[in-house]
Amino acid sequence: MSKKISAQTPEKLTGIQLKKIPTSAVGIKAIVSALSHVKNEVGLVQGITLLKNINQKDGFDCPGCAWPDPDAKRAFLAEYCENGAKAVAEEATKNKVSPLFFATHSVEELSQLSDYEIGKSGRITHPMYLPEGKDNYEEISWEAAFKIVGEELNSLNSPDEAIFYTSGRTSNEAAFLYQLFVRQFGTNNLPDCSNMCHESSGSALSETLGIGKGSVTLEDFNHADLVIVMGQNPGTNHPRMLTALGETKKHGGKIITINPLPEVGLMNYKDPQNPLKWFGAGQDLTDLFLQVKINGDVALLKIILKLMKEKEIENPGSVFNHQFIEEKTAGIDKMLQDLDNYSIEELVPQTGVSFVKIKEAADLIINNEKIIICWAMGLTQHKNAVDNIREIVNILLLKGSIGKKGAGTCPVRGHSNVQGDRTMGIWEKMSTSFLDKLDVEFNFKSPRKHGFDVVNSIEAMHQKKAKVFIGMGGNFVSATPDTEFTAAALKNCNLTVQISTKLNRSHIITGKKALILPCLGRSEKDFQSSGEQFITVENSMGVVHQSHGHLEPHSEKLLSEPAIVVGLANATIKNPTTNWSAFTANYDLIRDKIEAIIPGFENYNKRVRVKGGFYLPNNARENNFSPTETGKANFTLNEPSDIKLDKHQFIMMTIRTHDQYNTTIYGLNDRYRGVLNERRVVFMNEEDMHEQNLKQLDLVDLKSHFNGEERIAKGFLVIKYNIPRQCTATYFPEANVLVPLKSVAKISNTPTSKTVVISIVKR
Ligand SMILES: Nc1nc2c(c(=O)[nH]1)N[C@H]1C(S)=C(S)[C@@H](COP(=O)(O)OP(=O)(O)OC[C@H]3O[C@@H](n4cnc5c(=O)[nH]c(N)nc54)[C@H](O)[C@@H]3O)O[C@H]1N2
Ligand SMILES: Nc1nc2c(c(=O)[nH]1)N[C@H]1C(S)=C(S)[C@@H](COP(=O)(O)OP(=O)(O)OC[C@H]3O[C@@H](n4cnc5c(=O)[nH]c(N)nc54)[C@H](O)[C@@H]3O)O[C@H]1N2
Ligand SMILES: [Mo]
Repeated sequence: MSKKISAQTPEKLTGIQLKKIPTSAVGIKAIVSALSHVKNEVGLVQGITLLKNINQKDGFDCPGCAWPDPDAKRAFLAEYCENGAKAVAEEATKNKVSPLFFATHSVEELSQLSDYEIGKSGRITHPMYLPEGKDNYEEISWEAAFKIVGEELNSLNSPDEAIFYTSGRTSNEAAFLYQLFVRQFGTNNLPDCSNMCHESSGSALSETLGIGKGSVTLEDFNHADLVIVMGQNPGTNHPRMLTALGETKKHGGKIITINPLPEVGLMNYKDPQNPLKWFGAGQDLTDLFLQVKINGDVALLKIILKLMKEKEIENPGSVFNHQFIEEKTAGIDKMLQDLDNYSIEELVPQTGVSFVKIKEAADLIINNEKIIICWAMGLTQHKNAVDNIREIVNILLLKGSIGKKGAGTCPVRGHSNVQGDRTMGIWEKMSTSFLDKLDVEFNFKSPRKHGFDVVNSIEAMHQKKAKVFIGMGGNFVSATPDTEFTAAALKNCNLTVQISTKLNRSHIITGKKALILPCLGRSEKDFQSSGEQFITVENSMGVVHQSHGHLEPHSEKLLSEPAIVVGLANATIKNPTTNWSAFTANYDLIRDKIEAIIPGFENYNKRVRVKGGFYLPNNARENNFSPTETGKANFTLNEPSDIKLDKHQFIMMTIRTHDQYNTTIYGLNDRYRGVLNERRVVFMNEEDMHEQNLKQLDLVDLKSHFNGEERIAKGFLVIKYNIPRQCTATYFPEANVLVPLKSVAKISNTPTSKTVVISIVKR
């Protein structure tokens, strides 16, 4: 039977309502929205217990984002935000996807649902198997499931024919075991969501500062003179960051925002932790808003660098921190010289911002010492994304704004343990020093050949060079670019395996055979033979701490992620040199091994039992740049964007609504942008609409253009929005079909999800 299985959310409009864009974020509406999600998914009584435990020192780590919790006092009401509450409600949902559900819904039928509908089906309760040629998943025992994986892996011609993906919620313990299993099996094919996320930050920061992570702590926000927030929408994606920005303001610091959109939360917010402030006008956060064109950031930062240089020449010592530059950095002369290759007149139009405003920003940088620069996906998902971040570092280095109180780099991470997973070795190109230690500790020889990242994995599966795909969390088909190409790649596999909490489209777009291995979520209790276990995670600022679930597991059949990895390893690795089963019994044993291999985890089991956890060492924070190639912090030469558009073309950025977590769709509203009950929209500038003969709510198809190839996404509604000329915005995953797989950032190989060249075709 030929199946019509859709890799995309169906082209179906849901009944749009447009509302006035709110003037401030958070406040009472956020509390109401959070409670209503919690009530609908979990019920109110259970829901309140749940919220009480989020991010408390003896509670569980919020799976919402990687923003840190305060080191000392935690909020009276609980350390959570609207979107954290939604994330938790989504995991703790009462809805269950049982064997009966699969028996009564074929894969083809499920594929016709929207991502929203798929997700709302609920938590998966049993291991499930889709045999070759069958239309429905069937219940399978854990033992039989592991056996299928082991046999399939061992029948490959080479371990490099298997791909082992990781999403960023996986705990340190599970991630460490997973990479150990994969390397003992014999490959470094360990792509992760970070390849699509902060890889560009990692590449830029390692080269320039000798550490792929940010340098600031939460406390630094209380001491900063100036915080610059670039390419980030914290009101939606890191709401607790608004509290930190509020602290900066309270202490007299200023905030510059650089973004194509005036995102509501950054402009004004009401502190959710302070009930007295739920009503009323809220607090203005941004002092200076630069409405940059998409991908105009290098041009903008270059103008600032040129103005800094000009002022320094005019009045030596007034701008640059010479002592810092001399002692700690390399390459300043080349960088300053390179600035002469660009003229301000040519750069200004590339930014879309007036020179006067850019000068104002430059003056704030010139006149302040303690500067923090924060960024997220608006900078990391472009062809010159690594340049974006290196240019930020150039500015901070000139000012000596790193490794001191109130100053430094702040790449704001996405998934709650994405940073920890990397620390644990989830990377296709881990250093040889890590691999050498692994070999000694576990008595084997790990492979040295670099593995596939996300983009390379998709290509390998498409070319049938890889035949087994295993996903430790995540939703590979929907999160990755070029949906149809990626779907074809996955369908080429002999076996696809998803270790998941909730149903998603990657359970539907499968290889010839498929397995779903359901696991415990963060909010659930984890009992093993030695007693109750906890797991540990690392937040965006390098604090490692515990996370304890408090809820009863959704089903007796669920296994923890570490137990699943052990099951896979036992079924796959012949003649093991490791006692895998001992790790499941007691997670302390996993932590002992982490301590033996990874610097900074000394006395891990003891220190992580201290409430609040501990900071990992961070050379940039300590003003030590010796791990770079020059042994110093490096200035770099960077290039502005080179995208040429014709008259009917636009740059499209794919962004998140207020009601989604990546591919998990909580609801259909984007409250802060005034769009309710619809996700198939394209935001446009009014004058562009006029030129293209388009009106509000016209139905259009979107075509992307790359190297002579065309891709199409059908059925979007045009929305007039405050966005620069020739820039447009859509939501992912719906628009992922338009993102060409080969359109990637230089060096980091991250898909350019924020610069897609499109044209807009009226129906
Ligand atoms: N509720 C919720 N929280 C989340 C997530 C979620 O989906 N939902 N996802 C998590 C994950 S994995 C991540 S990585 C983070 C993502 O957090 P964000 O990076 O905040 O997420 P995006 O929606 O991609 O927003 C990108 C922002 O960059 C701006 N932007 C786009 N292009 C450019 C540009 O060229 N220049 C500049 N200066 N700005 C630009 C956009 O206007 C938008 O404000 O959030 C994490 N937290
Ligand atoms: N066009 C476009 N594409 C993008 C982006 C973009 O901005 N634009 N952003 C990119 C970014 S920043 C990221 S990080 C990726 C995200 O890519 P992924 O991490 O692959 O995607 P998610 O949607 O976060 O994964 C959600 C699934 O994870 C599973 N899950 C949730 N919690 C757990 C858990 O505790 N354990 C396990 N095992 N599974 C769990 C659930 O089954 C859920 O369906 O997407 C990228 N894709
Ligand atoms: Mo991310």
